[in-house]
Amino acid sequence: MAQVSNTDSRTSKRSILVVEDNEINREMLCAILGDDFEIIEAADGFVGIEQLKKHYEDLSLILLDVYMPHCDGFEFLRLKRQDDRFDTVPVIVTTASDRREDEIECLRLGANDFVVKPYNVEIMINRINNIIHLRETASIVNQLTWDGLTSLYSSEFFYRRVDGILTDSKDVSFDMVCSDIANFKALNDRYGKTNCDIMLRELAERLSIDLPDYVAGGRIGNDVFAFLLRHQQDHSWTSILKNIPKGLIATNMGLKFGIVEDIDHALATSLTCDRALIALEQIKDSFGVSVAWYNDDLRHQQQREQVIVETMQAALKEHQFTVYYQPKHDLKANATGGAEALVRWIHPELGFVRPDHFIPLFERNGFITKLDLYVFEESCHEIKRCQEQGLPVVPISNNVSRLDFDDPGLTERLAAIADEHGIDHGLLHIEVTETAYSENPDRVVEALNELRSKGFVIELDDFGSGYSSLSSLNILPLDVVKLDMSIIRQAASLQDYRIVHSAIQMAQFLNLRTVAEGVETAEEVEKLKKLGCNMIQGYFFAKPLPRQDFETYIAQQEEA
Ligand code: G
Ligand code: G
Ligand code: MN
Repeated sequence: MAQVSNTDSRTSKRSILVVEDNEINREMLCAILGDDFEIIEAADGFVGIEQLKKHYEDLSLILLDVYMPHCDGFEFLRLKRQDDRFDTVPVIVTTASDRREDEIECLRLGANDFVVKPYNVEIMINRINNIIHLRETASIVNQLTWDGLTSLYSSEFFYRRVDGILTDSKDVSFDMVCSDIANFKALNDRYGKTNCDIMLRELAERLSIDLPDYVAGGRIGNDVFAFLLRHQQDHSWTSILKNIPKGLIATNMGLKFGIVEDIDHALATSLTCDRALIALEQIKDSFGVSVAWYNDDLRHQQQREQVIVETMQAALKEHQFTVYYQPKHDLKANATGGAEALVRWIHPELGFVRPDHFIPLFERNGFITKLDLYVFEESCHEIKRCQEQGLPVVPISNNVSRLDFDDPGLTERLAAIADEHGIDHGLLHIEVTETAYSENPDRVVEALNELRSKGFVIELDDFGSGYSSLSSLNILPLDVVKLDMSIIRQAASLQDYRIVHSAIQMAQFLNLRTVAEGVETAEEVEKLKKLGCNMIQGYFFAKPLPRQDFETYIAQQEEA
């Protein structure tokens, strides 16, 4: 306890360094100032510099005598000037001499004030307090104004400053350019923070110099800079942006720019920057593309996304999400052998919203995990309804997002929902994508093993799209492989089923059943049947159907 209060009192009292050879003078200053300040004493300039080196971070002021043996006040000021770190500590020179030249020389060497002895105690204390106050305020303003690393404004100050410029120059047209380094985290990891800091500083400097008609620049995020420029009539300067990284330390830094042209003077600057960054976001993964513009399409998309995010929770409560079921046709049994649950949103304001317009959004904000559980529960209801109506009961496949695997209780949760509705786990299939696996292989393998041990059936979705790695077929605990629409489509159009054929063979070799997706024609069905594919999902048999239509569909089959 004693130690804590000791530290407290030390930090709450400001420190003053007194550099003075005359012991009596030092004692006098200690007597005057000792109640309010912590006093550090030095008997000449050399000792003074040593003390400064030790304490500069905590020092509020230096009181400096001019005439001292060994190292006088002038020399002390010269030495102090050589080290930038000491700049923040102000100096008041105190001397018995009232020579004008001395005063001028001291001020020239960076002293902040000059007081002739013998001094009036009250005046002295007031001067000391004023200078300390001034310096502390200035340093706070400084910290707020400038970014610590680059020579750009800090974000808050940049926004305020640009807001001011826009208000003052209503008739002038401006552009906003924001830059971001796509792979900055990886660079930090690879080259270390210090090197990356140097790189950022170099980049900020380069941009400030090279960007045309520069008005103001700010560092608005770790590796995000914003620049206000006078409006550029033509796009000639995009070539300038493309050339910026050349000659910098890391030319492969994945530097991207988002631009808002002729910015809206009425919009807050931080929002203008958001728009530039939304444009930038669109090209984040596009290799070789480094400049993107904000336009009306993006604005509408942004507004739409805003509405979607604002209304999603209520939509779930009010059952605006409905589930469609797309039948899977079993070729051998020549009957429906399953169905995929596909969510749809009938939005009161936006109308019918396509899943690819909201699912990626929900995957970004995490809401997908709630929605997936809802859809899973709806599937349980649907199976129950079929059972109660005496309809053929087929398994229903549910898509799970890669985010769902972050929940360590996923298996328990799904099992609990199924059990609550009394549904056999084998009637519930889980569709997982390779992307989920590639992002978090260990966790996905673990979760799928758990799910399988509870009796759920696992399907690998979208196989053959994008980044398929054959090894995932081998490593993942699977029951079914769904061949992506894209490889079926390509095969059909080229009349070349070699890839589809080998995919089916591979699946058979691994004892996995196959479902072909997106099948639209009788020829495709024939071909896939010959190749040994087990099931067909596609418009040829049925589109995703609303609940009632789905029930009618399987009821009719019963009759056929
Ligand atoms: O359903 P189409 O009907 O347009 O579906 C578009 C995409 O949305 C597909 O990739 C599909 O896998 C995905 N999707 C549809 N419903 C769901 C769902 O309930 N959960 C998840 N995670 N994805 C779904
Ligand atoms: O979950 P998955 O990514 O596999 O989603 C299946 C998607 O394929 C859904 O968007 C569904 O509406 C769509 N789809 C299903 N059958 C066909 C088809 O025969 N043709 C086309 N173009 N799309 C289909
Ligand atoms: Mn699917």
